[in-house]
Amino acid sequence: MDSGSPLTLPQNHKSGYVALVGAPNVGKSTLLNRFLGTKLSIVSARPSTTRNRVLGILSDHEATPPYQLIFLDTPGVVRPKYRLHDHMMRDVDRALGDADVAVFLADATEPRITHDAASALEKLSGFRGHTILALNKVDALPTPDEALPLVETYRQHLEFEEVVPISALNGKGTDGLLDLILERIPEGPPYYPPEQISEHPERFFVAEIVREAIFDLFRDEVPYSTSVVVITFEERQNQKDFVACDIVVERDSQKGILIGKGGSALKRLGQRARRGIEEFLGRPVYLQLHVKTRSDWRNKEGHLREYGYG
Ligand SMILES: Nc1nc2c(ncn2[C@@H]2O[C@H](COP(=O)(O)OP(=O)(O)OP(=O)(O)O)[C@@H](O)[C@H]2O)c(=O)[nH]1
Ligand SMILES: [Mg+2]
Repeated sequence: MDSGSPLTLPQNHKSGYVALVGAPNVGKSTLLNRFLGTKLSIVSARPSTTRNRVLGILSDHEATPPYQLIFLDTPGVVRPKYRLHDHMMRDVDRALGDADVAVFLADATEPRITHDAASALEKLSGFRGHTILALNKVDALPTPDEALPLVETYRQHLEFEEVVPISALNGKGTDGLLDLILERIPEGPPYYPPEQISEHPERFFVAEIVREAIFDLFRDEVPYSTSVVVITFEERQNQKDFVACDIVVERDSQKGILIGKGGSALKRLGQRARRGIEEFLGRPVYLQLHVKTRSDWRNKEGHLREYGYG
């Protein structure tokens, strides 16, 4: 019998959606990866890395009660400057529209509510599900108590049901956060087979890994002006898989930076991205990168659709 069938499951099985929301760079993707115990969503030290809703599934049929949580990592909330941002913010709204529980992440090392954090709080104001405030990065505070004034500041804006200090980076407090989430998840059957951890195609993750490598290796505006599209993904018998990606930038000057002198920068990028892709797929690949310019693509609906936004 199909192990995913609700008939084979204990009656008290829980299932539901959990949105991870907040300002850029607060650690939402790091927390998703921590919960799943694997690297699913890309992370960088710079804000606005995530551009789509990234779905990650955590199933535990041995737990009491058994559960399946569907986490939705979201782009950090910003005031839109480009049409790309409009699409990103729609993904945040869509995640909140689906969620039973919203975990609002705040950076515990940031003593004020920033503009972006205020915009993120605004998004939660119409949310009808359960809300938990997770003060992240407490590992970076001299003492965890330093986050206490921030708790009051946030609570003045929204009545969170719970507040927890966590470190998505080292895992401190994240088990407790998981328990608080589970308490708020309704009984229901699993939506996905127990072994499934996401629903995006491999192509999506491959493009994201290339984008992450660009965040790692290039400065200033380059990563923000870049989109990555998988053009070919070919599984081959007795040969490495063949993956070809277009890297789209907005200006020829950025193309020059990505390619570098004699192609040296692109070579370094290719090596780094290939390692990441091979680790993710668990098999060797041959990666080919091609850089092209599409001026102002972040404001053009046709390009945005072509690159997977909206
Ligand atoms: N010290 C510390 N750093 C953290 C923690 N969690 C995340 N970070 C770092 O914060 C930076 C941003 O992490 P991300 O997970 O990409 O943040 P995000 O909220 O997904 O960011 P966007 O996708 O840009 O909105 C990275 O450099 C992480 O390593 C933490 O608990 N402690
Ligand atoms: Mg992110």
